[in-house]
Amino acid sequence: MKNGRNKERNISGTRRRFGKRLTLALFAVTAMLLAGLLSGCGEKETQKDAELLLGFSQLGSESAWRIGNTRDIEKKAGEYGISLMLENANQKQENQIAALRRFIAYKVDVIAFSPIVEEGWDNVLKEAKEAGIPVILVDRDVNTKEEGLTTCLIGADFYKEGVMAGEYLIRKANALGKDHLKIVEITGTEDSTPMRQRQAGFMDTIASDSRMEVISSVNGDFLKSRGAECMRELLKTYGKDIDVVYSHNDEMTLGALTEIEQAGYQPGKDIVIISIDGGQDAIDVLKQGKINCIVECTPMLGSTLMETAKKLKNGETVDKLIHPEETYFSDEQDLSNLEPRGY
Ligand code: GYE
Repeated sequence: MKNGRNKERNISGTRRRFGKRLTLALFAVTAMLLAGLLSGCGEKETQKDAELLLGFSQLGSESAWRIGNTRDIEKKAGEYGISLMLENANQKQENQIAALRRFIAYKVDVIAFSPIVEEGWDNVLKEAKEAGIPVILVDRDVNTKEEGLTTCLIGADFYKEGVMAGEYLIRKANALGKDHLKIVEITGTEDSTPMRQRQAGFMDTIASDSRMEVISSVNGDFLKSRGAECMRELLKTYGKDIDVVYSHNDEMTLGALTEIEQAGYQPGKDIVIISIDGGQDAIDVLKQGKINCIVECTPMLGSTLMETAKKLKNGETVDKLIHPEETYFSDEQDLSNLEPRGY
């Protein structure tokens, strides 16, 4: 329902913007003709060339992170005076591919998108390349057969996030004086970049520590409801054997916490809880002691996206990989003065 409403709003927002563009364009053409008639010559109108139309395909609205990311991109487009054609794919790759094709048909200046999974983009990206439209990857990466189908990636270093989560767990095991920890992992969307990299970074970090044993890894699709479902099943199967939950995002963590409490355990005490994102709701729960560590992943990528789109429109070269600075928040720190997170 919520997704449906978002989509409608986005599309109608786009229509409104395009309606406005059309009115502006008609106005500009009339003004141009009048100016041409008055001056007696048809001088080339340059204002139209200065405008930048950016097509952005968002993958969905599954989390506070995603909603914060969409908002930031809309806000920054306004601030930079960039016309944004925004489409929300409601968690479906086919919707994203269709959106990219619409952007190509509209002849936008630059395309940006957050690919839900890494594979399956070759054809549509080749079409964009043939149309001469540069493509920016936002947040997640693609895995294509052909090189050079996209210009750059603006997004977090997910591997490093997994490493930070693993390093926290090693410190926590030391602090608790534990010689064996049974870990369950709730992963994000299968075949997505954050799922693959957050898993790899975490597993590589704890691999050489003989105290760590991952007893199960299940797919929670970055959704709160799936996080709860996964946790319910895990508790049924492993019960009090679970020492640690490593969850790839806050939504799944919040879903899992309810199940842990309902099963009679104290999250943060009986079970070590590690999450990723750092949205306000999860940070509040961390402050209550029910989450032990949250690795930050910032959704505020809008400014960098607008800067990059402008450079591409002007034919300038851009950095191939732009990672924002990120940190972690944990029960090892005093978080009383932490600024509001904004997502
Ligand atoms: O961590 C999660 C969202 O790709 C970084 O997607 C993003 C992830 C984020 O659903 O909450």
